Amino acid sequence: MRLVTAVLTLGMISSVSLAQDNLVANGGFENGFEGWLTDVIVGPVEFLECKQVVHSGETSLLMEIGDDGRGIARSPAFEVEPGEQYRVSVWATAEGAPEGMVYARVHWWAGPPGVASEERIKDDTSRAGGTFGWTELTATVTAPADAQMATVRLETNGDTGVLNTETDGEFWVRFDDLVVQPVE
Ligand SMILES: [Ca+2]
Repeated sequence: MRLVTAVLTLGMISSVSLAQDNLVANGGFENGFEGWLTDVIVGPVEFLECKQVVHSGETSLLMEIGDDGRGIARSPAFEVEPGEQYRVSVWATAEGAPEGMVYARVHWWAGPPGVASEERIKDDTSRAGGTFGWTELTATVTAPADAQMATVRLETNGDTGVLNTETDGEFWVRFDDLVVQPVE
């Protein structure tokens, strides 16, 4: 009985410190899309608060995307220290997504976030594609010398707003648990 209590307490402590360390507010979509920007780059794309299939908590982000479509969701902005290292992690699952085109992209900002295409410096996480179960996409990134803030964009298809990758038809991608933490 004592052992069970100790294990439970340890579990609670580690999940609390994880929540405090995450620089991204609402990275797990537990408050819906609060603080997030969603954008249809190539339509149609539907952004849904998914309650049925989650990585943790009660909500994930579901993007239902048409043939050759592309949608992005940008996280709330957070402050960074120039030269500091950060670990980025997000979980994704998909069906029929283009190969290597599901990932997260960090944009660094010298001030308040603006139009992403104006930013020269960006960093991507590892990539996934096709049909796959919950998979962690990660990167360890370093804030540039002039960086003050950052955002993380969850991507579903292609590098630019002009060119996108052909898909075999409609596809869907779910994201959950975006966490950005300073590397100690
Ligand atoms: Ca969640």
